[in-house]
Order: sequence, then C-alpha cells, then structure tokens
Amino acid sequence: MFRRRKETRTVVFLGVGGVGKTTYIYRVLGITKQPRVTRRPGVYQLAVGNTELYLVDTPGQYAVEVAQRYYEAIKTFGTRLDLIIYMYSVVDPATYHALWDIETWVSRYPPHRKIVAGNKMDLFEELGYMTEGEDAVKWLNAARIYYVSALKDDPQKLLAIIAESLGLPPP
Ligand SMILES: Nc1nc2c(ncn2[C@@H]2O[C@H](COP(=O)(O)OP(=O)(O)OP(=O)(O)O)[C@@H](O)[C@H]2O)c(=O)[nH]1
Ligand SMILES: [Mg+2]
Repeated sequence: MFRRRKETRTVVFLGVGGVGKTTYIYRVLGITKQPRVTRRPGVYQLAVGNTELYLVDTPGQYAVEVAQRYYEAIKTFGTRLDLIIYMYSVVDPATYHALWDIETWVSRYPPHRKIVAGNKMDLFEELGYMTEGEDAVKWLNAARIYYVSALKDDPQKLLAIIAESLGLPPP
C-alpha cells in the first residue's frame, strides 16, 4: 500500500510568564496535569489529519528571555517556523505591552504567519474589564486576534484556531 508522508508544521508560543502558554498546549494535547512554571523549552507533537504539528512551548518570565528562547527554536527548527502565537492575558496589561518588546527581538526572523491570542477571557467575564488586542494585530502584522480561555474553552476550539491559522482543514 502507498502511504503519504506526513507534512510537518511548527508552531511557537510566545508571551511572558504566566499568560497560559503551557495551559493552552496541555489542553490541546489532553494533558490534565496543572502546568508548573516552564523552565526549558518543550516540544510537543500532535497529528492533525495528515499533518504532524510541533507545538513549541517557551519559558521566560521577561520579554528578553522569551526572545532568547525564540532564537533557540530558530536554531533547532531552522527558519521552518510556520506560526507564532503571541499570547497575553486580557486582564494583565503588562503582558500585553510585553508583546512589543518581544516583537522587537523576534522581527529579525519573520515567520510565515502570526496570530495574537488574548487569553483568560473567563477572568474578563468575572472582572468586567479587559485589554483589547487589535492594536497588537496591526503592529505585529498578525493575521488576526483570537480571544480565548485556555483553561475553560473546549480543546477542540483551541486546536481549530491553530489549524485555521495554518491554513489546514478543520480538525
Ligand atoms: N483563569 C484562567 N487561568 C488561566 C488560563 N490560562 C492559564 N491560566 C492559569 O495561569 C497560570 C499560568 O499558566 P501557564 O500555562 O503555566 O502559563 P505560561 O505562559 O506557560 O507561564 P510560564 O511557563 O511561566 O512562561 C496557571 O495557574 C494557569 O492555571 C485561563 O484561560 N484562565
Ligand atoms: Mg509554561
């Protein structure tokens, strides 16, 4: 029988500490444990239809550290980074402003596609205020913004965002 080789896509999550990068990845993968602070970059593999996804989780409390991890990912994956997900917390403006610092470092190696993820929408619903991210979309030259709750949203929705952003058929 003839087997088609799987295509691969590499997705990197960037954002300062605590915004929910690991939570997002764990939910997509169905890992139920509570994430600890990420100490070293992690790469998680997931098959979606005929595509093998590599989800790259980066550690770093500050923008500069995050950017360093990004360089490490570039070294590991070459320039084959297909998507960057810039993540911030909608209830923490500092994490939003950090995207500007991260981008200054990252823009030297433009990836194919970028999106912004405004995370922790469940907290916005509780608190009643949030930082909207449309300016970042323009400034980062991202395709669009998705407002999510990595903690509460259906994992299928979280995965569909990645697939759509990569131009893959819905999972
Ligand atoms: N309420 C709420 N909490 C969230 C959400 N996403 C993540 N958290 C919480 O925020 C904390 C940090 O989440 P992590 O996924 O570890 O964040 P991270 O971006 O990986 O952080 P570092 O590894 O330190 O860079 C955890 O206590 C999560 O449970 C969300 O959508 N809503
Ligand atoms: Mg983490």
